[in-house]
Amino acid sequence: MRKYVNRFLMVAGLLAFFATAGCKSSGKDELTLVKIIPEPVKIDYADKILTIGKGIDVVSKDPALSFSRTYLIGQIKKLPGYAFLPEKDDSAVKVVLKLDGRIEQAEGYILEIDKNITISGKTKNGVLYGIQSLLQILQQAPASSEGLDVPRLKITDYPRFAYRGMHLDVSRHFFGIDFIKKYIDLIAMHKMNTFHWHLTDDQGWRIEIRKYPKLTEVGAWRVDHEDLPWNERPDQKEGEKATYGGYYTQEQIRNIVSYAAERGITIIPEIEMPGHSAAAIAAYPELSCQGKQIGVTSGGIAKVNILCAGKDQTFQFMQDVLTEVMELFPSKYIHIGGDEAWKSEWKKCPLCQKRMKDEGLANEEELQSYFIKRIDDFLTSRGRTLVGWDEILQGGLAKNATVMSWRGESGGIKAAQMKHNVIMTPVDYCYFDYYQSLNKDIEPLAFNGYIPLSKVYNYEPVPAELDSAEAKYVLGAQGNVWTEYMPTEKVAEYRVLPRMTALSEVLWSPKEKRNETDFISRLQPFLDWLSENNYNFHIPAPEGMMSKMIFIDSVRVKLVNPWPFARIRYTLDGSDPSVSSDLYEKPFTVKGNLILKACVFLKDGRHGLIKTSTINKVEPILPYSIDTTDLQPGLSYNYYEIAINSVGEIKKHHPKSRGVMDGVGLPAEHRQEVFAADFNGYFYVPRTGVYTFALSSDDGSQFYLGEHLTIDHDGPHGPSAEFGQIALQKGYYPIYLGYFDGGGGNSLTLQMKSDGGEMTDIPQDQFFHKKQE
Ligand code: TNX
Repeated sequence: MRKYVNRFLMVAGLLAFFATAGCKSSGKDELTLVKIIPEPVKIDYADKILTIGKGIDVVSKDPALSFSRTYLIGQIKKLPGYAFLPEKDDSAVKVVLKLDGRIEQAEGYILEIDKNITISGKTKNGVLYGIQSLLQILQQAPASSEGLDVPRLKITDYPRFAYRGMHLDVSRHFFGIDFIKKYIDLIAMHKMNTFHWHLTDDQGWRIEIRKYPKLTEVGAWRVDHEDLPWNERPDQKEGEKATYGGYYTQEQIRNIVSYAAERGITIIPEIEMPGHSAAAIAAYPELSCQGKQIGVTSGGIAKVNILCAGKDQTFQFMQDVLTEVMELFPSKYIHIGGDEAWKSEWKKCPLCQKRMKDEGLANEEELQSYFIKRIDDFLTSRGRTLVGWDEILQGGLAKNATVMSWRGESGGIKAAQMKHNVIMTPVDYCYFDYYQSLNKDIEPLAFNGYIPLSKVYNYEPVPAELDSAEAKYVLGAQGNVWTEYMPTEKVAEYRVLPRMTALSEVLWSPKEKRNETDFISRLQPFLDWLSENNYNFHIPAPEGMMSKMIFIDSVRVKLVNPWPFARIRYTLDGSDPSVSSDLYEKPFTVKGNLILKACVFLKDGRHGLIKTSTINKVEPILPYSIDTTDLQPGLSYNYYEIAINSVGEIKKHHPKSRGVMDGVGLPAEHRQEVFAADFNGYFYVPRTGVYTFALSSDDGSQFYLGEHLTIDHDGPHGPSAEFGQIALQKGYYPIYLGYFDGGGGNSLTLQMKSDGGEMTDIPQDQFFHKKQE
């Protein structure tokens, strides 16, 4: 970009004779292409530039655009280049904002930069999106002594999906209104249009309800155990004061709703029911089946969190609450939760059982469905539409409901096939509370799963299973931000960014224009904007490092920079890398023991996670003496239908079936959830060397070579990989691999690379078993 400015200055004199004020022609190769996220539908460059030398004057005749005008002026003033712009005078470049009914797409806009700048939108929101694109262009415009240079162009743009959302859980941790506004700004910047505000849950009720004041007097506060891990927080004891929490008054909420609306964003409130209601029960114990006093849950999972479906009082309560909620939120959609409602209380409750009998309901799932249908009828009668998590499909879907598919895509697929609207938020792609890098040892504590930027970027919201008529029911997708492991605003921003940036492009840009390398190349100015606006974001660690690395004679260290516009710097003396540490330029060879520390630096000195590798010389392990005469190809496996939490427990059980597989993977006969498998056999090493294994699983797994626990990836967790290295001599080694699924998603793969090679699946001819085993 800078190169262009200098060259431009050199030729400026020559060009001056045909240049009108503020207009310079330029050759195509000199043109600075703009970098916009999300990528617009179409950009036509006019092969000329506009130099903004005398300031910018924003004009609009339409009163509907008066906020847009004020907003644009405010944002321009915040741009770093603004200081460069002289005071406005008559020759200032004009930015004209207007509504234009001829634009076809509902949220479409056209941005034209010529002698002046015009933004036309079909609607007010279209104009706002045009403004966001213009701001990105101005922010990255090269500055010369004459002003800011922007290319003349025409952008024709509109979104692919109508629903482009971000969620925030303010119950597990409370976030004040200033942060909520900052979050809304971020949503606006990404041309998203919905903020799903998760206002109630077991760990705190966060919205003032006038008719039920105890919801916030009691329900908004829990015992402060912020110093303890989330899952180890004890329940409130007698006499213990609840001091952690907070809530939003109705006045604050009205203010936020209009702040969001001005910026083109609808807020969908979520009031959880019938589960995730411990905070409401703490305030009004009579809402539960047993009516016992409980405290607001301090962390972990609430023991009792379900409202009684037998009492009419519960429905009256929820209708009253929703009536106040609807007064505050004009949104067509009202989210009522519906997820993870543990039904054991209902099984024991005479009133719930009576309700089931009276209504002819076969089981507790149908009782949940009855609950949701009553609420659906109520919301429908008030002209609103119910949204719920995909559990609302169980026992029968309420007739007007929209489904948010979170436990994978299957709920969304089912609902779309039933001609119900669907919003996709599958846990494997859209959960921004999961780790963002493979380096969980150096990331702040998060949910134990792994959703890197690349995975979000490559997410496709329309499942392949749907035909084109069904696909129309997929309104869009949403990033979910559950805050169990986000105690502060800075951590919340860190988790969200830049994954939400990737999601914004999935939702806005035409499918055929999606290109990950190109996206990464457009990321830098976007990150500059985030830095300038004081947002915290994740910067990845260099790839190619493991905490412990080994070698026999020497090892070639090859680091990969995930963000080519940034630089890797490293040290070999155990100190943390700084802006003056050595630049990593090419692979190097290590022959002695050392500590390598490396990280990715942005040009402003911000850096990502510092990754440390301890690199040590080792002797290879001796092979086992094995009688190879009766070895057969493949691994023998056992399959178990058991519910366990660690691999070690597998051995205490009897398998349901057994057989032989080519390699490590899920046995074909596995059921959908909650099972285990283990593998026994021999691994053949064709050459002495260092072998690196990658064990990916959801949930836990362990991998042994002989008695060496080569990879320990045990315990319940989401899909993620663990790596391990081992130096082996040519020959045969016994292998044991155990795996379990504790519910939700499941997956299992083992990959390998030798010395400098690439990570690949393990060739089948390296696995053997003995027939009798
Ligand atoms: C499941 S997603 C939940 C939330 C948790 C989240 C953690 C959903 C509808 N329920 O209550 O916060 O997992 O990732």
